[in-house]
Amino acid sequence: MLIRRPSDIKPSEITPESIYLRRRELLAQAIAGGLIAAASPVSFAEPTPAAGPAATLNYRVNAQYTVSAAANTFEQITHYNNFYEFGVDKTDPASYSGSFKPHPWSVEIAGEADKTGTFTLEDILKPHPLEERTYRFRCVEAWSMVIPWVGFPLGDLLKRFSPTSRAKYVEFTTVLDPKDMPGQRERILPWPYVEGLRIDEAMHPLTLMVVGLYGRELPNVNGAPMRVLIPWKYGFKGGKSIVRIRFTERQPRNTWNVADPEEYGFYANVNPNVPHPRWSQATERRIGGGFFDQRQPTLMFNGYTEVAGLYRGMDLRANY
Ligand SMILES: Nc1nc2c(c(=O)[nH]1)N[C@H]1C(S)=C(S)[C@@H](COP(=O)(O)O)O[C@H]1N2
Ligand SMILES: [Mo]
Repeated sequence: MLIRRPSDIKPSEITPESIYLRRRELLAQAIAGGLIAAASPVSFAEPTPAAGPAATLNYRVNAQYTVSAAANTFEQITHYNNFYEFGVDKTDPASYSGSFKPHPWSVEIAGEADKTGTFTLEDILKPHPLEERTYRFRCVEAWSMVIPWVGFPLGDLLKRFSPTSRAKYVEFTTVLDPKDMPGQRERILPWPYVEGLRIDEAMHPLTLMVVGLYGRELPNVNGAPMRVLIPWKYGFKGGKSIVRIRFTERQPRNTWNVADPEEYGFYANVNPNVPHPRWSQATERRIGGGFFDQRQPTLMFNGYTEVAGLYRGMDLRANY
């Protein structure tokens, strides 16, 4: 297998989860699957950058979760990322997410739990004291950032709905809003974006439901009003702008695995020993320029080795 480093790959090709190469197949699949009703014209509007600073949040700093490296700037975190609902380029979310409205918001809780139904965002968030945790964030294309997130343990939220003994997995669905998400007016992925975790991964104390960063409400760009963050997994596992949480007995289908099963699995644990089919994942580039731009070795589980027990007995090469 020929393994190329990301720096050897044309920008058009590395568009993260490598969609350009698969576009036509995806389109065919989407039409065959009835996911796309009718052809719609490409309809990217004028850029709509976010207006004004977001509200500040009350939180405590959780010193247990921090890193020695300096955090990336707010500017970097909000101008270099993936959120295909707003377009496939790294700067598209910053350019096209301004008219998206994360309020009012409601979340449906469904599936294998005693308490299900539709809840307002306020109902969802109220009982949960917020904390700031600075995690390393690792994308799948061999780049990383250090981000001070504000949120609360996802498990604390999930427990409130009393999942049944059949709840083996949790599925997270992103909002479908083609009016304010111009990427959803294109056949980029089968919308809406869906991700999933095994229940023990979802309940792990490292897994965060994020509602802010740098002490303020989460910007649209990063998944307002709330998104999932699993610091030992590749970036695509953390779905943004979540409107549905469903407890399931069977492993959920996750969007990138559906779109390109040879390249993206369900587990997606950060693993320097398993190259992506088209590039090595042994080293990463820290976004930020200068000294930090140098490549550094990628750590197993992104350095969060305390999760290793979740995968005891599993072949993490086969379960990528
Ligand atoms: N709904 C949705 N969630 C998503 C994505 C997306 O395109 N749509 N991209 C994923 C990928 S590939 C990455 S790397 C991270 C980027 O997260 P960030 O904006 O917080 O840096 O979001 C993930 N969550
Ligand atoms: Mo990613």
